[in-house]
Amino acid sequence: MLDRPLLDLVHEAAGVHRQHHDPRRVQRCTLLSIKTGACPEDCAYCPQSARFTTDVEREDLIDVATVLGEARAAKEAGASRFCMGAAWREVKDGAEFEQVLEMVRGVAALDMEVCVTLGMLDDDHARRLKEAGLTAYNHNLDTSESFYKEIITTRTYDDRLRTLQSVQDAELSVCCGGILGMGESRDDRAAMLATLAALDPQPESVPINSLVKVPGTPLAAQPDVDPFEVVRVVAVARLLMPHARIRLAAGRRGMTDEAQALCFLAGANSVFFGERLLTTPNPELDRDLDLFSKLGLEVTAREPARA
Ligand code: SAM
Ligand code: DTB
Ligand code: SF4
Repeated sequence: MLDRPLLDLVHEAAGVHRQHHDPRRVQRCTLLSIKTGACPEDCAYCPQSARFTTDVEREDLIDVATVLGEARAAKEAGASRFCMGAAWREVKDGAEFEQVLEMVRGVAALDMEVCVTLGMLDDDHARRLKEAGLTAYNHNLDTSESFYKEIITTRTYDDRLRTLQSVQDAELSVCCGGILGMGESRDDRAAMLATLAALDPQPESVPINSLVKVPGTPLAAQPDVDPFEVVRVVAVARLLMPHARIRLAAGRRGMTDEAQALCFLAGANSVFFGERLLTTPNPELDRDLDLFSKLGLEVTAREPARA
């Protein structure tokens, strides 16, 4: 599918998109890093790994009041979903997890969709997050099973899949996607999309990130990913997962308005909104508002979470 003539692919994906979604609605999600840096994992793309020397300043878990202040501000600015990320290898029982549960309860009470990404977890953690009001858990496959080993050695693809199973068993929505531009082949992209589409149930949301090249990480000198390749991946994700929210995630600062417009046409219907991702910059609010206005896009209201 990824090899098809681009415009045929976009045309078909746009048709499927329009059957299942309102094409004028693009959801806006805001990210916040709640625990930053000093991560024991060795993900080659990540500025937060303790193994690489980057400009990221480490910060312990931040307090609940700060998080809720940021969530309120995000809602005010037009976001309907708030996603909190921690640079942890995995969730551990204890005071810090209790604090995260408190954050989840607080954001859910603001009537926003609430998502966290905390690394690996087990059934009990997933169940407690669900009870706290979590909408979705983000845990990316990042790439194909065979290319994964080139990028991360401190955990396996199967570890990732096991965490996703715990999330599904707790009847939380799965947010799961990947990163383009790490040196993977088109076959790797295809394999990742096939694995995502084979999850049962399929992910509620699929972030398509383009690598943000951070000095000090092993992938800092990768060539830029071709924006048309991003469009292809979005289109195939839309065709394979017609009901999912396809999120045009990290890397939008490096894309033109025209390339983003093609992604929205091909079925992307969510973006990260706000001037920071976790540790790196995202487009400025005014630029995004201008883009939405030029394209005639509205903003999704809060929608009930799908299991
Ligand atoms: N530590 C947790 C984990 O890895 O599951 C959660 C946070 S981690 C930063 C969340 C996701 O951000 C990663 O799975 C990866 O897909 C994405 N990410 C991290 N660094 C990135 C970069 N430089 N460019 C694009 N995406 C990135
Ligand atoms: C996802 O797929 N992308 C987001 C979110 N899930 C957590 C993270 C992007 C991080 C980009 C690099 C940074 O800002 O640190
Ligand atoms: Fe740690 Fe997550 Fe970054 Fe990997 S992606 S180094 S697990 S914060």
